[in-house]
Amino acid sequence: MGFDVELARISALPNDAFYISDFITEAEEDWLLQKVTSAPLPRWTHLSHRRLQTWPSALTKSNVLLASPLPAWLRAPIIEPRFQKLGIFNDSPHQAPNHVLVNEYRPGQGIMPHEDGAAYYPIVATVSLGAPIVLEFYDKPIGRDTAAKTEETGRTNRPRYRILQERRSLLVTGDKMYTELLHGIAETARDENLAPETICNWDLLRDQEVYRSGWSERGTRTSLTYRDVHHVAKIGNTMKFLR
Ligand SMILES: O=C(O)CCC(=O)C(=O)O
Repeated sequence: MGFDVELARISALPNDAFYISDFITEAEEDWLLQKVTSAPLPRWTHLSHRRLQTWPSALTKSNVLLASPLPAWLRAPIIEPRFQKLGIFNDSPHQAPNHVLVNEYRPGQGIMPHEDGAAYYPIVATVSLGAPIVLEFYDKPIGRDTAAKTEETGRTNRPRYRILQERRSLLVTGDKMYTELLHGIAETARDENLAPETICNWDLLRDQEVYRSGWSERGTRTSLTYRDVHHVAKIGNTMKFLR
């Protein structure tokens, strides 16, 4: 690829985060969306505000992944060769992602601020398909719950950082972005307040002009989130973990 990863650094953020707007081509995006939508219906888990596919399988209750390769369409060309060339997972336990969540959000849908937890090595690589969306990072509430804290201090729980993910882009977050902040997607039909001052990766966007109005109507956006699960069990050892 001959790509200097430093050119993709989101410099407005204190910790490691990278954004590449043209990570996949339009033809690759179409092909991936077709793979997602043609997966057998039981593959989908329907949640109240989005639907989800988990590849190769859900983790066990003790956060173990049963060893199984990712399907070819999630591997090439994304992992092999592009992630490899960028060295994204070079330091992770298996030097490659072994787990992918496919999330689909229709306009008005989102995901509550949350953290991904200790099951995964703290690097997430997200490929966005179909439509743009804003990902928001929040400080973790300290001590008592956020509502009580907000009432006491009079401060609203506003996002600390906002990243606009265009279709066909790659976002890589890790380090403290992953461990010290919560991330979420607002349940809205329109992302607002888009400007160079409010969007951390504004300089790295493929098409800033589209957002000059300050807002973006949501379409159906699908994300592929690649992670490396720490604990992987070979099927022979599975019973031990399931117990
Ligand atoms: O769809 C996204 O970009 C975010 C997904 C997410 O937060 C998660 O899978 O934990």
